[in-house]
Amino acid sequence: MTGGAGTEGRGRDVVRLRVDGAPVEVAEGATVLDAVRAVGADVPTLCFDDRMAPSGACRVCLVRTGRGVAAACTTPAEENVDVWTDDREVAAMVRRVLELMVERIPERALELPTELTDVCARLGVEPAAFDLAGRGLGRDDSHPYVRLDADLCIACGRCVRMCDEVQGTFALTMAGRGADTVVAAGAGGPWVESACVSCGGCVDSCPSGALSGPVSVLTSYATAGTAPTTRTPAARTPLTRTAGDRASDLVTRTTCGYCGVGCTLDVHTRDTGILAVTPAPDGPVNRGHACVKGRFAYGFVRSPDRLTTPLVRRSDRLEPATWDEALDVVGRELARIRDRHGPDAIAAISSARSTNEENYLLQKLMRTAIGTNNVDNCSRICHAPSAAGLIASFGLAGGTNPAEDLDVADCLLVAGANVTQAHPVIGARIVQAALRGARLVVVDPRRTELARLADVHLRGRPGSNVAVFNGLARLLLDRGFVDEEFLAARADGVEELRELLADYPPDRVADLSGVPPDALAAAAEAYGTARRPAIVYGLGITEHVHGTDGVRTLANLAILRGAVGTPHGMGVSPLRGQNNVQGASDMGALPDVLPGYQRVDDPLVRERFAAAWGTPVPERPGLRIPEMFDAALAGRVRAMYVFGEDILATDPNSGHVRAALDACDFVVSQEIFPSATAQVADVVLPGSSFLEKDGTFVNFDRRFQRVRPALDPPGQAYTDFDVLRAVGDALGVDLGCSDPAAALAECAELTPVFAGISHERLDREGALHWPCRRLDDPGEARLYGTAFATPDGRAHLAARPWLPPGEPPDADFPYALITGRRLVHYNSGTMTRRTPNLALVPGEHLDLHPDDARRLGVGEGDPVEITSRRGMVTAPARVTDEVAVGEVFLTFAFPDVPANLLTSSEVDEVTSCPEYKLTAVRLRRA
Ligand SMILES: Nc1nc2c(c(=O)[nH]1)N[C@H]1C(S)=C(S)[C@@H](COP(=O)(O)OP(=O)(O)OC[C@H]3O[C@@H](n4cnc5c(=O)[nH]c(N)nc54)[C@H](O)[C@@H]3O)O[C@H]1N2
Ligand SMILES: Nc1nc2c(c(=O)[nH]1)N[C@H]1C(S)=C(S)[C@@H](COP(=O)(O)OP(=O)(O)OC[C@H]3O[C@@H](n4cnc5c(=O)[nH]c(N)nc54)[C@H](O)[C@@H]3O)O[C@H]1N2
Ligand SMILES: [Mo]
Repeated sequence: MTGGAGTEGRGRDVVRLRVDGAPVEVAEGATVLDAVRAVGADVPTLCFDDRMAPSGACRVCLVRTGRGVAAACTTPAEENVDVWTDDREVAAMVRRVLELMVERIPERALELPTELTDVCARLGVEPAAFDLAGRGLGRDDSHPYVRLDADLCIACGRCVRMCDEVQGTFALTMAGRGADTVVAAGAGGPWVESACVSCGGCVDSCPSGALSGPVSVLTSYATAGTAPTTRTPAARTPLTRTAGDRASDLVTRTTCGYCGVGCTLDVHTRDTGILAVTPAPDGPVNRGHACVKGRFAYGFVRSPDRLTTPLVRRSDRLEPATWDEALDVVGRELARIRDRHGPDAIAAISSARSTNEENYLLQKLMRTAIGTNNVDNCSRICHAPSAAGLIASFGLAGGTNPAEDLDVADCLLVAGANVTQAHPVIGARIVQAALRGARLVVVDPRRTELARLADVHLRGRPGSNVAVFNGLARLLLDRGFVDEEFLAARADGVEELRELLADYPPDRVADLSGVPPDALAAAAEAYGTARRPAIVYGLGITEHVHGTDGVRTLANLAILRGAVGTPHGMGVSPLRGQNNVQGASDMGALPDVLPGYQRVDDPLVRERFAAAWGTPVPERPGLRIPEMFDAALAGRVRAMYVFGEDILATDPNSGHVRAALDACDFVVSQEIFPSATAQVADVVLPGSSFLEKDGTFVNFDRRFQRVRPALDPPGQAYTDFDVLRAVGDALGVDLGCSDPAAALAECAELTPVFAGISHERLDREGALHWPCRRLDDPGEARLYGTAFATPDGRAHLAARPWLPPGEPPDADFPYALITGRRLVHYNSGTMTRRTPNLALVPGEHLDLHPDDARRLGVGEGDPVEITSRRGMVTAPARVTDEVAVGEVFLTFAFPDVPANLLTSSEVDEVTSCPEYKLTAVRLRRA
C-alpha cells in the first residue's frame, strides 16, 4: 500500500498503470488524479487543491478503475490498474452528486465565474437544479477584503484546510449541521473580529464563490502552471511615453513589491484598473500563497494622493511644474554644486523598493555623471551587518540556502525575526514545519506568534544576542554537538573561540541576557542534535551597535555543527526586508562596492567599469547614510538625491535627519507619494510603483525574478528608470541602457556573479539564483558545497565578546523601547495606509506589559507619553504580555506616532546600521 503526498525518504519506485487505455508511469505514492493529469486527461474537481493534502470530500472527481468507482484525488495509483475518466455511468453519478450539492445553492451562484459553475456546465447540470432562493444563511461583509455569502457555501472544507495546512492560522471551521453546514471564522462572530490574518488563501481556494475578495477572479489552484497573458511593456524613450495597447482583462505575472520573500503574483487588470491580485499557483517561493499586503494592499496604486506631476519649490512652496522645468532645475543645481564644491558634495540614497535596473542606473549616474561613490541604500539601516558578517564568516553577502530548505529542516532556529508578520509566507511555512514536528527555537525578547509555538523560547533582553549565541556555542562544544571533521577540514578559528567561550558559562550568560540556563541548554540540545538544522534571522540581530557581531556569533553555530555548505546543512538565512534590498546592494548602490560587491578600491575593477562606462570611476569609497547626514550638517554634503526612501520617517533620530536636510542647498525626492521626505524636498520627481514597471528584483534567498508592468504610471509620472535616464540627460550624460533589459545586460557583462542572468532567460526559465556565471549555469541555490568563498576557502568562526548596547535603559530612561513591524502595515506606511488595510489597523499603539501598565496607571487604550533623550511621542496603550516587563514596542508606520523622533544615532561599529532595536525611554500616562 502506498499513500499520502509526502514521498520523502522513500525509494524512487514507479507505478505503471493505464488511463483511458494509455500507459503511464507515476512515482510511488502518487494518486489516480496524478496519473490522470500525467496523460493529459482531466477529471473535474472541487475540493482538490494542489497546495494541500487531498481530502476526497466533494466526490466530484470520481473515476472508474479496475477495482470499482473511486475518488481520483485520494485513491493511490496502483500497479497495473486501469482507470477510465470517460465512463458514462460515473459521469451520471457525478452529475447527481452535483445536483444534490446545488439544490440548496441559490441560482445567483451561476452569475459568478467559479469552479463550481464551470464544473456544472461541463457535466450538464441544468440551471434549474439550483435553488431559487437559497437557505437564507446571510452574509458577512465585516472584513474589508474577505466577504462571505453563506448561502453559496458547499461545505467542501477547502478554505478550512487552506487556513490550517498552508497558512497555519486555524481561524476557520465548518459550523452548523447537515445541509446548513457553512464555513465560519472563529466562533462564528463577525469575520473581521476573528483570528483571520487576511492572507486571502480561503478566498482563492473557495470553489463556489461563498468566499470572495473585493472582486472575484478565477484562478486555478488545481492545475499548476497556467500561463498568464503577460502584457509586453511598451518600449519607451525617456519621458516620451508610447501608449500601451492593452486589451481588457489581462493577467500580468510579476513579483510582489512589499517584502523580500519574493512572492510571484498574478495581477488581473481591466482597462486602467486592477481587478484583483492573486498568488501565482507555481510561484517558486510562494507556491500559490500570499499575505494581506501582496494579495490585497494594491489600492494605493490609484490613490488620489499619488504624485502625478513634478513639483518644484518656489518661494517656499512645492508647486506643480513641467518635466522640462523640473529636470532643468535638477540638472542645473546638481551641476552647480558638483562644479563648485566637488562631486563628493552630492550624495544619493537609492531605493530598495525599486528594481535592480533602476538601482544600477542610479549608482551609475552618481559614479559617472556626478563622479562620486556617495551612494547607499536602506540595506545600511537594515541588513548591512548581514552582508558584512556573512562575508566574513562564509565569503558572500547573501543567505546560504533557498527557502525550500526550511521545509526539510528538522530544527529551525529563528532569531530576532517576527516571521509570521514581516515575512508571512515564510512564516506560514515555518509554522507548518513545526506542526510536522520540526523543532522550533525562537530567540526574541518578545513573545511572537512563533515564540508561542516554539519548543524553546530564549527570551533575552534586547541587545543580548552575542552573549546568548556565545552561550549556545559553548554548550555545543561542551556537549560534543559539533562536527569535528567539518571543523578540521573546512573551518578556522575554533581554538580562539574555545578560549573566549571559557567566559560564557550558562550562569554568566543568564546574567548578561536574562535567558535562564535550562532554556539555553534546551536550545543547544535542539539545534545541537538536529540532523538538518536551519537558522533564519532578522533585524533583532542586525539593528544593534554590535549587529555584525550578532550575525557572526550566530553563524558560528552553523559552522560548529557543519550545518552550512553540507548536504544536511540548512544554513544561515537573513530574512532580507525590502522586496529588493538584496538587489539594491547587489547592483552596487553602496559606497564601497560596484555591482556584485566588486570593490571600488580595486584598480582592476575600476578599470573594467571605466572602460565600459567611458569615464573614470571614483576611487575613494563614499559616505554611508548616517555619514551623509553628518556631512550635510558639517557643510561637506550640499545636495541629496533621495530615491524611493522616506528617510525623514524611517532613519533614526528624525530631528537630526531633518537638520541635515535643512542644511543641504538642494534635495531631490523621487517618490510615488508626498512622503514626509518629499514634503521638504526642493524638487519632487514622480516615479512609479512596482505595479507599473519592468525589471527584476532579487529576493531574500538571492533569486532574480521578473517584475512586469500591469498598469501605466498615473498622470505625468514615469517609470523610475525613465526618470533616472532623464536626470542623466539633464546633467549632459547619456547613461546608455535603452531599457531595463539592456541595463541588466550591461550589469551582467561587468559582474561575473550575474553573468548568466538576463531578462530573456528569466522570462524563459523563471527565477535564477546568483551566483550565476554563464548562460548555461542554473544558478547556485545552495552555497559553498565545495568551498567557502572566503579568500582561503574556509569558514571563519568569530571569537567576539558580548559588549553592552549603545543606549541601555537607566534610572532616567528606565524602559527599553523596541521598534519593528506588525503584519498589516509596511515600513513608513505610505502605501498600506492608502489601502483598506487601514480599516484592519487604523493607527499605532504602544505595546506595554500588564505589570508596567498597572505601575503607570495606564489602561487599555489610554494615551502614553513616550520620551527619549531626543523627543517625545504619544500613543495609546495596548496592554499585552507579548512584551516583557520593562520593555515596550512600537512600529514606525504612522506619522502621528513618529517613532524615529525617539531613536538614537547609535550605530553598529562595523557597518553603521542603527540601533533601532533598543532606545531608552521613560513613560507617563498622558
Ligand atoms: N508587515 C510588514 N512586513 C515587513 C515590513 C513591514 O514594515 N511590515 N518591513 C520589511 C522590512 S524592510 C524588513 S527589514 C523586515 C524585518 O523583519 P523582522 O526582522 O522580522 O522585523 P522586526 O519586527 O523589525 O524585528 C524582528 C524581531 O526582532 C526582535 N528583537 C528586538 N531586539 C532583539 C534582540 O536584541 N535580540 C533578538 N534576538 N531579537 C530582538 C523584535 O522583538 C522583533 O520581534 O520586514 C519586512 N516585512
Ligand atoms: N524605528 C525604526 N525605524 C526603522 C526600522 C525599524 O525597525 N525601527 N527599520 C528600518 C528598515 S529595516 C528599513 S528597510 C527602513 C525602510 O525605510 P524606507 O525605505 O524609507 O521605508 P518605506 O516605507 O519602504 O519607504 C519607501 C518610500 O518609497 C516610496 N516608494 C515605494 N515604491 C517606490 C517605487 O517603486 N519608486 C519610488 N520612486 N518610490 C517608491 C514609498 O512611497 C515610500 O515613501 O526603515 C528603517 N526604519
Ligand atoms: Mo528593512
